Amino acid sequence: MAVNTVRVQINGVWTALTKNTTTGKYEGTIAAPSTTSYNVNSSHYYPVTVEATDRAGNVITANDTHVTLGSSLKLNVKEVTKPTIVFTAPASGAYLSNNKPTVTFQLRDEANGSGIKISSLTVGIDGSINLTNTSSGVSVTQVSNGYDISIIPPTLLSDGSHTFTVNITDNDGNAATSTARQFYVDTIPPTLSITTPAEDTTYRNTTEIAIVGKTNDSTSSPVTVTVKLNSVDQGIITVDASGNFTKSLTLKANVTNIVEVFATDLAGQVTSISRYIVVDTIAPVISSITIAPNPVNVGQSYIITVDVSDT
Ligand SMILES: [Ca+2]
Ligand SMILES: [Ca+2]
Ligand SMILES: [Ca+2]
Repeated sequence: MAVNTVRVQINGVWTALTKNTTTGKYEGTIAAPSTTSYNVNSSHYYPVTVEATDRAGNVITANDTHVTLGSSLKLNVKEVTKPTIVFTAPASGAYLSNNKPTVTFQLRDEANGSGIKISSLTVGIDGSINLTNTSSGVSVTQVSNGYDISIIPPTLLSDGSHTFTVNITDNDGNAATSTARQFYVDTIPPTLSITTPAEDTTYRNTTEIAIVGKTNDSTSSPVTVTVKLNSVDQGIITVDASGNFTKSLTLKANVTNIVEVFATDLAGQVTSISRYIVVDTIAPVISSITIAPNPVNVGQSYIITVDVSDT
């Protein structure tokens, strides 16, 4: 009557235990499986089987279903690799004219990892609003090794800078590095005024003119100013720190010139003003003059008629 061998099986691998002569118990030091037990079964453990054989060849086994010993035959193995968070939209530092932009990011755990624990998701908006995977506006799509998340903000975002901050853990409790995405909302097009020429339509007798104006944008300066003369792009105009700009143009003679000025903010919103400038270099023509009656008596009225035209 003596124990002959004691061995254990974990994850399909048998390991013989050795007797501790001091305690009389059988012991083994065993490397844990290389993958998490999270996905092994619904209770997330590796079942352990212990088998003892006596010298007569009688065998007894116990495993995780054993009435009294079963609870001691469940090995929890945890992986230690953090999940990742990668934003896909909007771009970092982007200027958006939409004040309810869709924000998207990807949550991934390593292959054969414990997997993303989606209920651990938190999304902070500007440090005040906190969303979870079940919040209104949060769409969760399961993909291989993780989730794709799409968020429509619950409230309209004000003009200015906004930051979304995401935290997530995997099912073995590994926390991803907190990841943030900052961008701007700008719903208001630039201001634009043209001081020269001042009117919608002006008349000149020279072809040289300096277009003078001022622009500003409260959220996304600097503003880009461009000019078209008779539908031909005249390029980008330098705008000073105060928003002032000047552009010299050579107009076409004896036609109506169309000058269009465009101010574009960093969110792509455009304000434009058009001016019509008639260049007329040809003096009027006087073709006939009549005075009647002629001669006229002293103190009496006469009528002078001038026939003059202009092109
Ligand atoms: Ca992991
Ligand atoms: Ca703007
Ligand atoms: Ca003329």
